Amino acid sequence: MSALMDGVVRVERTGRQSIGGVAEFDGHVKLRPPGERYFGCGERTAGLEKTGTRQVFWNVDPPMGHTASFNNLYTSIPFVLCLHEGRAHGVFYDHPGRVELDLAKADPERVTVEAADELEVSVILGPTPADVLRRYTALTGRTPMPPLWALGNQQSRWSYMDAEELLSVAREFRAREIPCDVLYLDIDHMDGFRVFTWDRERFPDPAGLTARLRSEGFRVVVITDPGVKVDPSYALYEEGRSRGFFCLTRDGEEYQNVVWPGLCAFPDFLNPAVREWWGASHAGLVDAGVAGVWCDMNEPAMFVPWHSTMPDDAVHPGGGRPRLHAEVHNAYGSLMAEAARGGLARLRPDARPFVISRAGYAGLQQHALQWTGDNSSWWEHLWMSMPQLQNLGLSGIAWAGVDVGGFFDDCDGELLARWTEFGIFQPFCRNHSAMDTARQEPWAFGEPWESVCRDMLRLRMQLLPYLYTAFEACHRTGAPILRPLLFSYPDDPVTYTADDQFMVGDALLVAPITRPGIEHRHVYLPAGVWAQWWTGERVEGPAHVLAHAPLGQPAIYARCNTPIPLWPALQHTGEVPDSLTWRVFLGPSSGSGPLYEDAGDGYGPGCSRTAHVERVGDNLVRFSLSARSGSFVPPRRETFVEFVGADLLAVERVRLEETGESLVIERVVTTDD
Ligand code: MIG
Repeated sequence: MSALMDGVVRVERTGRQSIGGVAEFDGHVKLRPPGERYFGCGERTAGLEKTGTRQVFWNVDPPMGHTASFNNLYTSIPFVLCLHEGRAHGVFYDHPGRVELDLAKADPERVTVEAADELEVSVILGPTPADVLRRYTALTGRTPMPPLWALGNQQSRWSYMDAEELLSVAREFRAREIPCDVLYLDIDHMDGFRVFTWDRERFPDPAGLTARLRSEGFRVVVITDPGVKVDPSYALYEEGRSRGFFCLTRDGEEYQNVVWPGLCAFPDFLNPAVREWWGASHAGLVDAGVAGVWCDMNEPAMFVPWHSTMPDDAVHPGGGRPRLHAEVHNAYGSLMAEAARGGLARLRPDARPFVISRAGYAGLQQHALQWTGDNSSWWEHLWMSMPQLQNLGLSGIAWAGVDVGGFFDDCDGELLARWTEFGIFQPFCRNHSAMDTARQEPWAFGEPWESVCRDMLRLRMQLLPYLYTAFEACHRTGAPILRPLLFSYPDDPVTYTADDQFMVGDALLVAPITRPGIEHRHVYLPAGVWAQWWTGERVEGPAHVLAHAPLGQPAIYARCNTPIPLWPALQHTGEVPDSLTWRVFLGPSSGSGPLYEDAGDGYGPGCSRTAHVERVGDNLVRFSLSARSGSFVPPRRETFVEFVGADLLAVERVRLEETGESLVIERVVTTDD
């Protein structure tokens, strides 16, 4: 047994050992104490809890899309969060080849692991889930601060086919006053699907296009695929070939397979020189004003056979230390994302890079956010988004999102509206859909759905200071942003199965509607006093309630007396908020809420302060704001505290003189408040 770092202990391959008093191993076999339960495992299908299942870690572009019977998707994170009698620890099975975990399925008393090769098993000590996440992300890396614009609403489609179509989508957003910060170009923007190029007929002036959109508050993100078209007149291919940068067959030939461009070669991202070269190849996109890149197909996915990957015996020359593909398969996606991020950071040193990845391995969070690939426009997949994102959050990948509205198949108005009610709480909020499916921009189905989408996206924009603060905490501590209830309430086993509802940060609990035609659902509220967002109605937990959630009013509960910082509903993050409002749902206890602010991009200083609310006797509420710490000074604005009583009639807005010094205000309340 050896200590890797504070709270992380490596398991030896031989002998029986007890680790930190919480885990017992016999070799690599983890002995399961009765009642221990398992969560995490990264990007999965099906529910939150993984006890009694076998989990496969092998990145694929799943041929059937997301189905519960096929649990491995595009990303592999062989990390398990274990809960036993309210205490948490984690186990990380570190190996980038194929790993299979039997989580007490074959034998209820054992967790066993099989891997194609040597693997390192580390136990991450708790005792709380937050401790485990802090330590696990100290080991595998934390999520960098995103640029603020990346928290805005994003709109995609496979594909916006030409500059005019992209501009018209942008015009619709502004004309209809639906917030949006980012537009996407999928594979059809390229010249014959050659990565880093433009189809000059359909996109004659990329720099002009991005500049024009930028002046209207939109950023443009473009897709990149790892397959490089085999074409002697294509400079990227010629350079990669002549410098030995592509993967090889076992006989030392260039490994080729078919993807979108036709026959392609595949960069060997294991080689640092290849990552440097690939990163530098983003120069043209950066010069054209592209704000970020979207790494797709990086499992890597191959078309021959359909939905396959590189063969096990392909060779990664690796810049001197050759490896078989089977040994490193799951790392390929992360390494591509790392190359992209490094390139953007060097090409635009003052801006925080923005990289999305479909595939990856443990630690992907350092390089890219993850979107979960090709879901479908089905109510079942709206439901599945919740456990999927919660397990990603428990596995270090906090910055994630599913395609809002669903990718395959046709969405409809009600599904889009309900999905958007959920989607605004995703750390990454992007509507995306496949070619030949029904259009699903927020206005695509008319009223009343369009107004629901608008109102929800406006709420997202109001919540930006709260979300940005949650991102900063995540960046520092690894705490997920969208998180299961069990993260905060490990002592309450009822939360372990409450996987169709979740917390966003510390103060908000969200329980989306995931079936058509209904507007009521069961919600579990753990210990504490909660206020219904739309009515102010108070509920004391623990309690099972039947929430009324008509369209446009999803079931959201706020922790009472926990101040939530809000902005006005901007159309995009380039607008400057002229006010900051601390909303306080009054309740009997005391609470506090943080606010982190900085320039929203770059690497300058930030500042934080904390708002506290306490009940002083029966009739007095005291709101105090700590002095600003950190040297960033937010732009001038008006500051308010909004006290919300047990019914919304009791809303009171109080203006504060914000100087950066600490301040205290008091308010008389009726005992009902
Ligand atoms: O073979 O670029 O998951 O989001 O629109 C399909 C086209 C390739 C898969 C991605 C999807 C994207 C699509 N891509």
